[in-house]
Amino acid sequence: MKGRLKKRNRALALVAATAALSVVAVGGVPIASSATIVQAGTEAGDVYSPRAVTVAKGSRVTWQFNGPHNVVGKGKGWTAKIRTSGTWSRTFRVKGKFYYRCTIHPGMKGSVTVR
Ligand SMILES: [Cu+2]
Repeated sequence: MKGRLKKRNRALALVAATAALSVVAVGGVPIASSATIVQAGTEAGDVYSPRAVTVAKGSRVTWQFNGPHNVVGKGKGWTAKIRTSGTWSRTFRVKGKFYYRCTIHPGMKGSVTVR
């Protein structure tokens, strides 16, 4: 009796774990495919890599700082202060092509195209 109960509890735990996994996969949060990461500064120097990214409307873009760099959007304006490490993210809710630059490194520019 006791052993049968244990077995049943184990089975329930497995069902719960499987359900939790499918929430992640089915619930519109495909973490790996929706995460767009741009390196701000690379071993090659003061550049954004990739320099141009294309994302779906509503996507979040994350800049990973290998600093010191910042991210200053043109037009409507959006700014990540100068950092040497860590990340900063922005969600792009409007379609278009958005240019940005690093204000302390002339020529360090990038763009986000939102479709
Ligand atoms: Cu920079």
